Amino acid sequence: MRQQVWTYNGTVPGPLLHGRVGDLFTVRVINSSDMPHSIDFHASQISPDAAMRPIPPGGELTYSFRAEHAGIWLYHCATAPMIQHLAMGMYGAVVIDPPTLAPAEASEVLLQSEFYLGQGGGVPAMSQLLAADPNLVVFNGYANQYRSAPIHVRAGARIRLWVLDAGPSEPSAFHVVGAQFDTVFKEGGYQLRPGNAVDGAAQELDLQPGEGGFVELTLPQPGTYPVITHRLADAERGAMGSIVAGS
Ligand SMILES: [Cu+2]
Repeated sequence: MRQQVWTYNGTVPGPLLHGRVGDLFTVRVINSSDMPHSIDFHASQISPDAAMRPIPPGGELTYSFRAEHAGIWLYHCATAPMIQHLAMGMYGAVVIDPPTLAPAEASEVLLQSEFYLGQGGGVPAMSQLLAADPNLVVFNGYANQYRSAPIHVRAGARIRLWVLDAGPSEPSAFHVVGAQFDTVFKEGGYQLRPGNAVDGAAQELDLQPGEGGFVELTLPQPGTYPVITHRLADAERGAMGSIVAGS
């Protein structure tokens, strides 16, 4: 089965951008396709009128912004119908580290998103997009890819997982089987940190489309720990992976 996608730089998701608070980003977008596209960086605070304007076929645009706030921020095509351009693959992430990020032995970035399969691999029907009835729900562009090729860490190591829900329509109930999160950073702040007064920990990072954050955890024993969205209909559609903790 083949499915056409629309991309930034030829991959779904598009390139991961990474920086710190205060960094200046300058991104040049050249539209080499045969239809208008655009780009909207949630990591920016900017008037959309010029920055997010349609880029015609053969046109280009330079989008500059200074990262003012920490988080994992969605970027995506904002050309109408936006749901179609996101579903076709035009999205990615900008990670802006908080100034005081604790050390972690391993760090991964996972973007959850949906694929809707069009007839003959073409553009999916608007009715299917509007019904939010995806064929596949994926981490980093491929169904079940981290089941086939798990993430490897050391048992006992502190791991950070950045997670962004790129949608376009499904929320994420991000969960690691056999683990608890002692740190949760979601949409601009820490909800949970180690050593909190009530010995609290979290079982999920819940994200609506367009939201993101990170969790930190330690896999105590060697083993294979599934990574899923606990919205299980979406896990069955491919939003499942594994972290293998080795001794
Ligand atoms: Cu587009």
